Amino acid sequence: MPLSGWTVERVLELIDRPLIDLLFEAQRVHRAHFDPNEVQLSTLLSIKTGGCPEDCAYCPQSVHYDTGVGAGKLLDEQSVLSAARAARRAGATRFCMGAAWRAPNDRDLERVARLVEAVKGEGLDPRCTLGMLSEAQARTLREAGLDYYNHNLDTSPEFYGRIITTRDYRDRLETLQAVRAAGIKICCGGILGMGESRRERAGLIAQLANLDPYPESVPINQLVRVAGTPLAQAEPLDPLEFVRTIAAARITMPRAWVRLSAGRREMSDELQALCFLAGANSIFYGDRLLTTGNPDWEHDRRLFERLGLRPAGSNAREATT
Ligand code: SAM
Ligand code: DTB
Ligand code: SF4
Repeated sequence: MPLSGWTVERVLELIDRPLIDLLFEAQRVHRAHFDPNEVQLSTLLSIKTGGCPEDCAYCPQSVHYDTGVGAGKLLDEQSVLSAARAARRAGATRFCMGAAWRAPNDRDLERVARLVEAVKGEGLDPRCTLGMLSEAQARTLREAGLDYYNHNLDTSPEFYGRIITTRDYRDRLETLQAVRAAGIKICCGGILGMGESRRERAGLIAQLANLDPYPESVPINQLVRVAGTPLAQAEPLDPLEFVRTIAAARITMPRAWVRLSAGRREMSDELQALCFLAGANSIFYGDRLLTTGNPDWEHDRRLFERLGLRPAGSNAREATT
């Protein structure tokens, strides 16, 4: 039994609680480890868009679905740097580069390693999400200065096969292990609203909480329903289910940055406020995610003003598990 012992049943017992009790407990845990009025800002850039051979049912970048997203080449350093500088000027401290690969080849990986160095040189913390990695590839990124890698479990092991058939849960766990072994911190979470049950949402949180150590950063995405993907018509999730799952992530992974990730454009300010109350303390900042939209900078500045939130500084207490 892993040290934390978060079984699916125990996580489900949390999620099932009366909402007010659940939020109270999430706030208690959150306040023990973080400043509750600080939210970290991270900007995303798609450095290689579309043409991905995987069949993830939610993803507009898969070649299996006709979504109008064309296949692009890996961006050059100047384009990446100008996006990084704009993100820094707008107040972001983290800059995450995403690529629509099943796994990078070694030549592309070397080029991304140079991008990591260049972004770091701009005074931003570089992050990457490039698909599956070997331990040697992870070490190359570590040597270039990468300190976090994003690779999601996406959903519970039981529901996973309904969403992706081209790689399995074990593949994902192996990449996470390779990243850890190279000394890189892990950003790992999932997507809600794909038709999974509450028990399956608890299953995702239990998997994450039982990683040893649990991820330093946990992105919780709400499905962005993109026309042409198999999930385009998925039944929208009850927003309070989303809030409950964020609270469960906070309680089970007390020191992690819990990121309110994709799907914010479809959320009201009030729903986002509930997510922060439930313990979310990081967002994607900037008007684009990878291929879909996100609230613009101005909207988020107003949101922070309305809620009295401050951007977390780069010297904010880091997750140490
Ligand atoms: N190709 C790499 C991979 O899958 O690991 C990196 C990029 S991929 C787009 C990163 C993550 O974005 C996925 O694991 C998934 O959780 C999230 N994502 C992709 N499409 C999404 C959508 N339509 N709605 C919400 N999240 C999405
Ligand atoms: C994560 O968990 N969510 C981000 C990031 N990691 C790479 C991606 C969201 C993508 C949403 C769909 C799109 O814009 O293509
Ligand atoms: Fe490819 Fe990543 Fe999209 Fe899956 S989520 S289709 S691996 S880009």
